[in-house]
Amino acid sequence: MAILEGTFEKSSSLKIAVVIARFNDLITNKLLSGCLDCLSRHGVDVTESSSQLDIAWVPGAFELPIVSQELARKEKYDVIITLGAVIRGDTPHFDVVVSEASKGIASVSRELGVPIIFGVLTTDTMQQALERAGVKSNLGWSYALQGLEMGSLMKAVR
Ligand code: INI
Repeated sequence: MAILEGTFEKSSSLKIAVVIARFNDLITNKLLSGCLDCLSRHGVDVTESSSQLDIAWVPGAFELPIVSQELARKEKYDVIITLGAVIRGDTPHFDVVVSEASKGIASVSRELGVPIIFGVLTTDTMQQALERAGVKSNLGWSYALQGLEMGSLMKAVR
């Protein structure tokens, strides 16, 4: 019997890309700092000279899938972490942006075989987004942890 699971011991050997949306950057920058804090505490080099980590900025959550796709095609990254914030109060096309981002990320991930973490907050209000981006907890930390787990798990599965 094989028990396959992700571990965190070899996080310092993973190649990671973060794709982050500028829309609602008050929130996404907070998610990014939580994400980088978690990666750093698990041994990932998050300095500017890092060869382990790349960060790509996109205009909004809608653009997360296409840039994730190009990065995944490079066959360079063990995991991609997307970060975004879609707030219902901000947009009448909330459902479209969320749906395209989530479906796009899921399909790129499956088609190219690279785990892509769906780190997109979807909330009704800015207050709820703030609470999830550091005012209470910081989900950026959780997304990073899930990224490390999936990067490691996919290596184990292969
Ligand atoms: N993008 C977001 O990431 N969050 C939002 O809340 C949002 N709203 O409110 O519209 C949003 N829109 C921009 C969208 O993601 C695209 O960047 C834009 O439509 C250009 O393609």
